[in-house]
Amino acid sequence: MILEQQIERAGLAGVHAKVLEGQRLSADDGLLLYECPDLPAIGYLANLVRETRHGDLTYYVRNQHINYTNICNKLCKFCSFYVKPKDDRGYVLDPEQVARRIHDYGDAPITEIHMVGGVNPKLPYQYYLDLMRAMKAARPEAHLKAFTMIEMAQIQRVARKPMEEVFADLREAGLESLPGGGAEVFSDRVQEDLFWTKADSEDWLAIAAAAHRSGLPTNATMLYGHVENTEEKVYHLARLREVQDETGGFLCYIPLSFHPERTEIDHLPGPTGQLDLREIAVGRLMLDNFPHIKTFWIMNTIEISQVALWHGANDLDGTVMDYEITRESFEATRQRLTQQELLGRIVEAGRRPVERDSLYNVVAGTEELLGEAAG
Ligand code: V47
Repeated sequence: MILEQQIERAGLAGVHAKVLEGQRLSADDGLLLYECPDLPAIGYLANLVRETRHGDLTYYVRNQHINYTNICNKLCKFCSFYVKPKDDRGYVLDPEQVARRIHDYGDAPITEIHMVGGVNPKLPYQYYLDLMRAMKAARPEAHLKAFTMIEMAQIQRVARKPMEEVFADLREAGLESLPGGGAEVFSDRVQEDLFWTKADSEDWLAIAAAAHRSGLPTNATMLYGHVENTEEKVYHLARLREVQDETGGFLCYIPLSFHPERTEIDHLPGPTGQLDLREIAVGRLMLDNFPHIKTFWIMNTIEISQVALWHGANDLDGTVMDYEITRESFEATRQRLTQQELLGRIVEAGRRPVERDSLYNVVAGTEELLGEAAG
C-alpha cells in the first residue's frame, strides 16, 4: 500500500499499470521515467519486469577482451582509446600476437572472446579473416564475439562485397556473434558534435539487422552521460525496440556509462551513480522485447553493478581480463574478476548467479561453485 502511494506520488501509476499488464511503454512514458526524481520507484518497476522474466537469477560469463588495434580514423571526441593513423603509439596485433594473448590465459576457463578495435584504414580484408582463424585455433571451445557495426562498415569497405557475403566469410572463419558497441546515441545533433565521421544511426541499425538476418546475433549499447538529452535517449531506445520487433536478433542491451578521463571532452563531469542505475532501469522498462539487460562493471563499477541487479539488470559482465577502451595503457588495463569474485559479488547482492554461455544457455556446474562461494 505504502509502495503504491509512493508510485502514485512519483506520477508513475500509469507506467505501473502497464508494467503489471505487460503493456508496451510509450515514448512519453520513457520521458517520464527519465524525468521523475524518484529513482527507487523506477527501480522497483524495472525490478518487477526483471523478476517476472528471470526471477533472482543473475547471468555471468567468463570472457576475455582483446583489442586488435588502437589506430582509428574516426576521431570520436568521447574516446580515449584511439590514436590517429601515423601516431607512434599506434599498434596492430597480428594474428599470432592475438593467439599469444589467448594462450597467456590458457589456464583461465574462458568461454568467450570479445574482440573489437579501431577503424584502421590500413588493414586488408584478409587480416580480419586470419584473425578469426587464429583465435579459433588458439581456443577452439571459445565463442568468438567480434567487431562492432562501425568496424563492419569498414570491413565491408575493404572487402568490396555485399554485407551478407562478408558475414558469411566471417562466420566461416569462426565469428559467432557481434558485440553492441559503436551505437553511441542515435541523434544527428550528438553525432555532429562528437562523432561526425562515423556511420550514422540508421546505418548502425541496418548493419545490425543484416547480421541478424545472416544468423549472427548482436548486442546493443547506448553511450550516455555526455551531451545527449532525454528525448534523444528515448528515441534511441525506441529505434532499438523497433528493429528488435523486426529481427529478434538482439541478445542484450548494455547502457555504457561515459568516462570523460583523457578524452577531448574531459571538462564534462560524466554520469553519476544515480544516472547509471536509471539507465539500467529505463532500458529494462522500455525494451520489452530484449531478453537481457547487462551491467558492465568496468564502466559502472562493481558496486553500482551490484545495485543494478535490483534495478533491472539480470546479467553482470564478466571476468573481462584486460580492458583498454577506457584505460591509458595496456599495462594499466589488467582489470579482472575471477569467477569466484564475480560469484561472491552476486551472492552478496542477494541474487543467484548462473554461468551462461555467449547465447545465454546456462552452463552446468554453477550450483557447486555457489556452494564454494558461500563457504
Ligand atoms: O563502442 C568509447 C564506448 C564501446 C568511451 O556487447 C566509451 O557485450 C565510456 O561496446 N567511456 C565499446 N564508453 C564497449 C562496448 C561493450 C562493452 C561491454 C560489453 C559489450 C557487449 C559491449 O565503448 C564503444 C563506445 O561506445 N566508449 N569511449 C568512454 N570514454
